[in-house]
Amino acid sequence: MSVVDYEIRNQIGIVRLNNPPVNALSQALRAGILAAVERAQTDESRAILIICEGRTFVAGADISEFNQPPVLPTLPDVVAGIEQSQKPVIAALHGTALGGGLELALACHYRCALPSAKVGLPEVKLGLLPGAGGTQYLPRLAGVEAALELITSGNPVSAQRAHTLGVIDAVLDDEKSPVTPLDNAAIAYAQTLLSQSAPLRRVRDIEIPPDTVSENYFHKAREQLARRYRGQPAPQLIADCIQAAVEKPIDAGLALERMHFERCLHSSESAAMRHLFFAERQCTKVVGLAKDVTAKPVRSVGIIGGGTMGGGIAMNFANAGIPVRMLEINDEAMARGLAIVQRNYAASVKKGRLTQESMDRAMACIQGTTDYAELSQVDLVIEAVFENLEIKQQVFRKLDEVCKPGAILASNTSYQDLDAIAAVTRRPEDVIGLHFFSPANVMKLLEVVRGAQTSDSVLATAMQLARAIGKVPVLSRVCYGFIGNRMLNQYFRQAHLCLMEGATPAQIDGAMESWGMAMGPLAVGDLSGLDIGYKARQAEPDNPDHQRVYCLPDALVEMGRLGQKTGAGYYRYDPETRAREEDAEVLALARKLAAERGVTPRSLSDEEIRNRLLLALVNEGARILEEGVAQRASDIDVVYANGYGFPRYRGGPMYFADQLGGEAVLVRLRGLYAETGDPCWKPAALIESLAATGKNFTDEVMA
Ligand code: 3H9
Repeated sequence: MSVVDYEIRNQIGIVRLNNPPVNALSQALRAGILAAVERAQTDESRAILIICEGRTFVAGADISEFNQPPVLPTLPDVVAGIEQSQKPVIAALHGTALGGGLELALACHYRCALPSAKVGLPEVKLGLLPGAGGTQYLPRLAGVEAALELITSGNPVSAQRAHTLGVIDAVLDDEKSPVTPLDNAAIAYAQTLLSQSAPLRRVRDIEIPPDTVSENYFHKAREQLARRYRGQPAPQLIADCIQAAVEKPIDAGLALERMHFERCLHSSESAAMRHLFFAERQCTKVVGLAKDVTAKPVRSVGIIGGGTMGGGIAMNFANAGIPVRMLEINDEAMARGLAIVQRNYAASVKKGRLTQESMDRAMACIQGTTDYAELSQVDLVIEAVFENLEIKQQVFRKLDEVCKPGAILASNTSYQDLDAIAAVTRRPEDVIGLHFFSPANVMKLLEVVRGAQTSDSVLATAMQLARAIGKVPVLSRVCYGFIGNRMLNQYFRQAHLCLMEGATPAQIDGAMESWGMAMGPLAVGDLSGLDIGYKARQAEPDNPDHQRVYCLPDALVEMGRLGQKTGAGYYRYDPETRAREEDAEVLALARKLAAERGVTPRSLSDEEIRNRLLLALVNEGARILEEGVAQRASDIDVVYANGYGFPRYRGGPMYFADQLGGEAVLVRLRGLYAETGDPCWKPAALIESLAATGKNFTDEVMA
């Protein structure tokens, strides 16, 4: 079968698209569709049906073509060709009709869909806007407000919701045709339209009444979008296009959309977001894992520890319908853990993100226990107890005793040596790290930590399972802090050095937040609690680096200022709004501690702060790659974009370094090293070699 086939069945010209895996609109597909629609104009067919093979209708333009010179026909050419057809064209949707795929369908005169189908315009998630009429057609069908929300959120909606909005004309009843459900039902729908002499209904002809939204609607919408999407141009341009749909003739709206699409396509923001799109798919692949390694089935899960972390982890499995046994030391602790989970679900129901029915179904999947014996038959156990090696080893000894042979034993540790944990069991090949990020039911990132003896099938299971529960898995080898926290330590360290040298918490956080970080490093410290780092440093009381760099947070903890939970840390927090305020007491303390260490305060520019914090990430990231801790640079970008609030439109720390160029990174690192003599600035050998060869981080696969 070629990418586009054409046949006539029962007077319906069927244009069948077949471009696996997701029928992305490659040049061959675009040309094939146009040719088939043209051919159908002169044959005996009475209507034309566009239908897709495989798991989905067209999932959008082919994103991999965006980095290459454009080739004709463009998608707008295809849209125009379909729209001008003299015979009705009907799109039959299944799977996910997204982006250019939905635009293709909007060009058709009618749209039908299987009940399981979803439709959406997710271009904004790639730093783009719909470039083949989406911003002009969708408001004509769904109304301005719904269209603006759909296009600026990028989130898909169900076929039923799309039907209610008027985007889809018919939701097909697939029960009646179990063999080839879509074909039969869609052909039947096309024939019904013919029997009713349904007119050629072109979305472009629908008028949007000029008074459809209030006078300052777009002004307010732009303000909201600016807050929601700091630093991103595409959402503002989407608002411009939808306003044009209301105020201008359609061809003027389409011209504006085309201009804005081109602008976004060539923006650094979109290039970075497209990099992450592919990186998030690449990271699921384990280099060197044989194709015939099969994943084990995971039909039940045990979780050790029903605290905030354990409960959050349990929710992931419950949401996927996998039964969970959550173990706590006694009934009270168990009841507290289950109550936290219940509260989290109830909050989602209240916000309208979850139905009561789904909540009940999920809660029914989670059962508490205080008896290890009840974990004897589970396929996977995840330990989420206090971050202490001895305690974790005790848990694993116990699991080794009770769990069935072949069960996967996972630790959620963020810092401990996984191999030392595995070593206390008789089955280190079944031990793996599954490092969830807090809140575990929300954060997408999952670091999958491969111990020295972890078996390939356990690894394959973890990577597959992660996707099944909606996580983005990134493989790491064992080291202190794995990928994310090991780099974060260097980033935090620079933030504290800047603080000692004369910058204020507000300046440091402001410098990083205005650059796009979701939260500055010191605000993050206050949020997670300053006592965590304090306790870790207590284990190394004689480390001179700790005394020099972290004397301020240590002093704050000793004053009872643990961060947000005590209303004060680096900042003081408004008890009502939780808004942070700079605190003169902290500034004075910082100056005093710096003076005691012989540091004369100076003024640091935001540029210097950003340069140091980001280069600290880059240099440590390079070392992580050199050591083979991460498989590829883009995996590190995925870690930072999904677990550490790194702005997606900057692509991640290693992508950022690639944009600067190896040579420039090296010059900056050498400069900092010469100035401070701090070994952290000694350029990683990988950076030296990239600078010498002119290669990028993203060209390298390390493991
Ligand atoms: C657009 O349409 C612009 C237009 O408005 C205007 C144009 C003028 N292109 O995600 P998966 C690959 S912008 C190329 O693992 P799933 C993907 O890389 C586009 N490749 O599957 C992966 O490759 P590999 C708007 C694509 O079942 C493989 O397919 N559309 C594309 O978990 C499987 O992908 C979007 O943004 C593509 N468009 O999820 C939709 N899509 O196997 C983007 C996928 O080598 N796509 N690939 O790693 C998705 O959201 C998900 O892929 C989808 C399937 C939900 C469809």
